Amino acid sequence: MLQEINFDGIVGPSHNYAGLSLGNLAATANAGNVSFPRAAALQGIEKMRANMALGLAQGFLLPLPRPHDGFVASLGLTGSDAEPALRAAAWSASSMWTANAATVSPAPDTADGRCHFTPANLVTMPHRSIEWPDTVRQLRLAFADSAHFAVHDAVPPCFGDEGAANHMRMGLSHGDPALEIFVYGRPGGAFPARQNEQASRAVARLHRLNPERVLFVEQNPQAIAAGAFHNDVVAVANERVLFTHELAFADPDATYAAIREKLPEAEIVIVPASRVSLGEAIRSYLFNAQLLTLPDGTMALVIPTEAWDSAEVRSWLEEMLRANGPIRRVIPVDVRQSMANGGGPACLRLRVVADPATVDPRFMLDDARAESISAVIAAQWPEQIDPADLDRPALAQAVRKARRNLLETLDLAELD
Ligand code: SUG
Repeated sequence: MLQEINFDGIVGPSHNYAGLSLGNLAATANAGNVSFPRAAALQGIEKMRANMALGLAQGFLLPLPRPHDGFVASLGLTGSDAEPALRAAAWSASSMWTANAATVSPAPDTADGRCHFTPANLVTMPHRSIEWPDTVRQLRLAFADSAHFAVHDAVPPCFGDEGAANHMRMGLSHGDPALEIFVYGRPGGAFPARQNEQASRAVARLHRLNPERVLFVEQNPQAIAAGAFHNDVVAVANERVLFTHELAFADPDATYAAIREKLPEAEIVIVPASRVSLGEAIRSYLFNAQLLTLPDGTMALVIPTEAWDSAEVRSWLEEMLRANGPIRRVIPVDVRQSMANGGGPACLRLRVVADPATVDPRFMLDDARAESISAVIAAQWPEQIDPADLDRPALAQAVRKARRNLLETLDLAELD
C-alpha cells in the first residue's frame, strides 16, 4: 500500500531570472536573462509524464500566488517604488522547487505511525521566506487525512530550514522503517549555509523520529563554497543506496561508517573528484537527480541533460552502468528552464511515502489531468518574461489570471 509518490511543483507563470540566490551559481549567472515560463512549465509536465510512464506514482503541487503584494506592502512599499530585487522577490516562482517545500518523515519512521511534514521556513533568501504560509495551506489540503498525515508549522525563523533538499532517507524499502539523515551547514563561508543544525534537530523531534534511526551530518564547507547551496546538489539517496560526490560531507568516512552501522545493507556509490570534479558535479547537476526504484525493483537515475552532455560525467556514468551496480538505468531529462535558476530534476519534486488513496486525488497526476494542465499552460502562461518587465501591471494581471485558471481547471479554486 505504501509507495513513494513524487510531488512535482508546477512551474508558475511568473518564472523569471532575477539572480536572487547568492551561492546558487546558475541563478546568479543567469540574472537578468529572459525566461520562458510556458516552456519551463511544459518541461516540468514532460518530466512527470515520463516518470508516470515508468509505472511510478506522481503528484503535483500548485504554484503560489504571485506577485506577492503582501510582501511588498509589509515593507512599506507599493510595488512600483520597490527596488528591483524586492520587486523580483515578490514575483519569484521559486515554489516550483518542492524539494524545499517541506521535510517529510513517512509513517514507518514516526512514533505515531503518521507521515509528518514540516514546511521549510526558507529564511535565508527573502524571496523564499515568503513561501511557507501558502505552502502549508496547500499541504494541509493535499494531506488533510489526519489519520495518516500530520502537517506542522515551520520551525522558528531564527534557524534556517530548507526542507527535503537537506534530508535523505535510507532503508530496505520505502515501506520499511528507515534511517533519516539530516544534513546541515556551518556558517562562516563565502556563501550562506542555508540549513541550520538546530532546525534539523527540531524537525526530527517534531516528527517523533526514533533517535536510533537518525543521523545529523555536516555538509562539507568546501562544497557550499563551490556552489552546493543544498546537499541535494552533491548527494541523493534512495532505499539502501546513497549516490554521492566524495566531497559532499565534512567527514565522509565517519558519515559512511555511521550509515553502515545503522543500515548494514547500505550501498554507497561514491564519485571521486578525480573523475568528476566538484565544480563539474555542481555545473552539470549530476547529483540533483531522481534516484527511483522501478516497478521491477531495479533503480534508475533521472539526470538533467546537462549532466549527460558533460564528457566527464558521461564517462563516469557509462562505467557505472557497465559495472552493473545498484543503479541500472540513466534517464536524461530536459528541465533547462529550471536548471538556469539552479533547480534540477530532484529540486522539482517532494518525495512522500504514502498510500495514494489517502492523498486528496486533486493533487495526483494521471494522463487526463496532465492533458488539462498542459492545455492551460499552453494557452495562458507567458511565453517569455524579461525581468525588466516585472513592474508591468498587465503582466501581473496575466500571471494571476493564468494561475487562477489552472486552479479552476483542477477544482482547487479554494487555494486562490
Ligand atoms: O533556492 N533558485 C532556488 C533553487 C532551488 C533548488 N532546490 C534544490 N536544490 N533542492 C534557490 O536558490 C533562484 C531565483 C532567482 O534568482 O530568480 C532560486 O530561488
